[in-house]
Amino acid sequence: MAKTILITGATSGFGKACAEYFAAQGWQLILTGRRAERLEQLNAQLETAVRQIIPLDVRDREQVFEQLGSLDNIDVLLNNAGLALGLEPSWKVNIDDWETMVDTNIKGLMYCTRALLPQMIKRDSGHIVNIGSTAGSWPYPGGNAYGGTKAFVQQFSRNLRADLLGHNVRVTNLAPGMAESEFSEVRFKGDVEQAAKVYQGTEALLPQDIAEAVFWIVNRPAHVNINAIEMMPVDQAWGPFSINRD
Ligand code: NDP
Ligand code: 8X3
Repeated sequence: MAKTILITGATSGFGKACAEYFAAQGWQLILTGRRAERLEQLNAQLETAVRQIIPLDVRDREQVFEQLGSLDNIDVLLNNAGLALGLEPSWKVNIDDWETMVDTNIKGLMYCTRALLPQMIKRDSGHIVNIGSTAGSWPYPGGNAYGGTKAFVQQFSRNLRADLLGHNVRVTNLAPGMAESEFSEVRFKGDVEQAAKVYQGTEALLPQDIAEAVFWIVNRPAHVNINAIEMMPVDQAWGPFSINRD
């Protein structure tokens, strides 16, 4: 029987690439995201692979539990929905942006996990793949709350593994570095030029690269848990510590 993956944030970037990739490999999809018209487009594009589309804002706790809480036979939950907003230093940042990142990247991910875990426990089978980020391990100026939310994803993933011992439910934190999607357009609030500069003259990861990694992760033998993967473009690496000199 075909396996089912539920993807949060399937309307763009990594989530959309995962939908297309998993569909091509014969999986069944449950696709969520706020932009219903994009979900409809994917539904039409991927036809028989789509089990259900669920327009959903992961920040809405009631909606998440109402829509996802009664689903069954979900083999993989891909907690992908997320965003960065702004790159300002922490003393200038818009506090609403911080709250939106916390509500989406932390609380939304927790709601989806909590809503879907009981059916995995009941079936003694399942896999939760959380999309973290290099920003969860490596600080950079302006990364402030965004990096903090992804550090949460990293540690939450580890703690889920500790809870789930004995239940055959796998958990992975997949932490990509710079990847070209709508991510920067969202971060810079629709400033397409500023977003394009992020990827100018360099070869970033592509959403397809992340989809291939997710597919590899969930297709390891049943006794193997990939705890974490960090991936970057070859064109990205760490710099030295910064020194202030007055
Ligand atoms: P995109 O902006 O292309 O996609 C983000 C997806 O998240 C969209 O489908 C969007 O759907 C969904 N989303 C955002 N907010 C909500 C919400 N409140 N409820 C439901 N869905 C939501 O970016 P990426 O594909 O690059 O990002 C995917 C994940 O990868 C994020 O968690 C991001 O932090 C992470 N990441 C990205 C990296 C990069 O460089 N691109 C690197 C490392 C990690 P909609 O707007 O329709 O709701
Ligand atoms: C996205 C990667 O470096 O823009 O998580 O924070 S970065």
